[in-house]
Amino acid sequence: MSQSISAQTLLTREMLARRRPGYSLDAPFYLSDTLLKADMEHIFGKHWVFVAVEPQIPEPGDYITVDFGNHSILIVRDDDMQVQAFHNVCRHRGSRLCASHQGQVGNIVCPYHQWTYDLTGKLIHAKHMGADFDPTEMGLKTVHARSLAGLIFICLADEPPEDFEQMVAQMTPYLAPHRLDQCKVATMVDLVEDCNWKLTMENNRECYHCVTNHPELTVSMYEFGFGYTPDVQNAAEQQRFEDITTASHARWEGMGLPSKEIDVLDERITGFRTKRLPLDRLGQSQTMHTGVASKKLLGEFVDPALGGLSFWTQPNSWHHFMSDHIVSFSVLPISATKTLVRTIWCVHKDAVEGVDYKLEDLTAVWNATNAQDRRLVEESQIGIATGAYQPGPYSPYTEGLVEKFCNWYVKRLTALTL
Ligand code: 3BY
Ligand code: FES
Ligand code: FE
Repeated sequence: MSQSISAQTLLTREMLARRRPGYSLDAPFYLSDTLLKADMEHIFGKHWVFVAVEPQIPEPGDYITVDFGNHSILIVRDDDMQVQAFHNVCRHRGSRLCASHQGQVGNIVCPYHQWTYDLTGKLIHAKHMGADFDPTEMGLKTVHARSLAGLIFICLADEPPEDFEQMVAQMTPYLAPHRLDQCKVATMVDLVEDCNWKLTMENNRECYHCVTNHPELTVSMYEFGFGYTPDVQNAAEQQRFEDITTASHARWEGMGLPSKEIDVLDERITGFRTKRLPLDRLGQSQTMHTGVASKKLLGEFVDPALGGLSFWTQPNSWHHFMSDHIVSFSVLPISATKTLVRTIWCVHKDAVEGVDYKLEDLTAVWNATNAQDRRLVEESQIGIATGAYQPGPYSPYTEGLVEKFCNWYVKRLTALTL
C-alpha cells in the first residue's frame, strides 16, 4: 500500500515538474490510472466539487446519489429542509444504501439487514445487536455539503477549503435573483465521454473551437465573449461587442443585477469566474431563436433580455443563468479515460411543460453543443493516446482560461503532493 502511494506521488511530482506554462499537459495526465488516482485523492478529494442543484431534492426525504471515481455519495433533504450528504455506505457491513440514482425515503434503510438511519444520518434502528452495541457510534459518514444559491457543492475532505465562503459572499448577489430555489428540474441528460475529465474541462474553457463546431450555440453566444486577437479585420465587430457589453452591464447593474467579471480561477483554492454576457440577436436565452424557452420568467424578472450570467468553477462545473432558465453542467471522472458530463435544465417551478415551455426548444442548443463537444474531446483523447502527441501552445488570446484551468490544477496538485 505505502509503495503504491509513493509511486503515485513520485509520478505526479515528476509530471508536474515537466509542465511548461502556456502549453497543454503531458500525455500521462490524460491517460494514466496512477494520475487519475492522484486527481481523485487531491483534486476531487480535497476541493469543493459541484454535484447537484437543490431542485433535484425539493422535499424532505428526497435523495439523489452521485457517483465519481470510487465514491458513491448520497445527497438528501432532511426534515428541516437542510441538504445533507453522506457516503452511500452502510456502517454495518458496507452495503451500498441506495442503489437508484434518485428517490424518496422516510428514513434511510439498508437493504441488507435493515439498519435504519434518519435523514441526518443517525442510526435509529438495528436489530439483534445486543446490549453493548452503541448506535451513536454508527451514524452514516457525513460529507460536507453547502448550497450556493441552490447549487450544491460537496467536499470529501475532513477540513474543506475555507474560501468557499468568499465565493458564497461574492456570488450570491449574482445568482440569487434567478431564484434557483423556486425552480424545478425540467430535464437532466448524462453523457459518458471517452476522455479524461481534464479534456472536458479544458474544452469548456475556450471558444476558439466555437464558430466552426457549434452552429447552434453561436446563434446566441458571441464568440468575442471568450477572447479574440486584437487588430484583425473584424475590428468593427469586436468594437460592437465591447459596446454592447458596456451598455448591457450599465442597464443590468441599474436593475440590481451584478454583471461585471470576477475572475479568481487560478488565484484561490476555490477558484471561480463569473460574468454576465450579452447574448446575440434577441439577447434573451441560449435557444435556437434567442428568445426565451420558458414563458414563465424566473424570480421577479419582467425583462427577458438579461443575457447569460455565466459561472465557472474549479475543478468541475459551469452554469448559465438566464431570465427564463438555468443550465448547469458537472464533470465527474469515472476512470482515467471516461467522464460523466451531467447537464441539468431548470425552469420556474410553476412553468408547465407544453404550455410555458417545450423540452425540445429548451434543450436544443446544449444537446447539440454537448454532442459536438463530446466528439471534439474524444478525438483529442485518441490523438493524445498515440505516441506522436506532445504538449502544444495555447493561444494567448482565446485560450487564456484553459491556461488558468491548467495553472490551477498544477498549483493545487503541487501544493498537495509536496
Ligand atoms: O462556458 C461555456 O459554456 C462556453 C461554451 C463553449 C465554450 N465555453 C466558453
Ligand atoms: Fe447494512 Fe447489514 S450491511 S444492515
Ligand atoms: Fe464547445
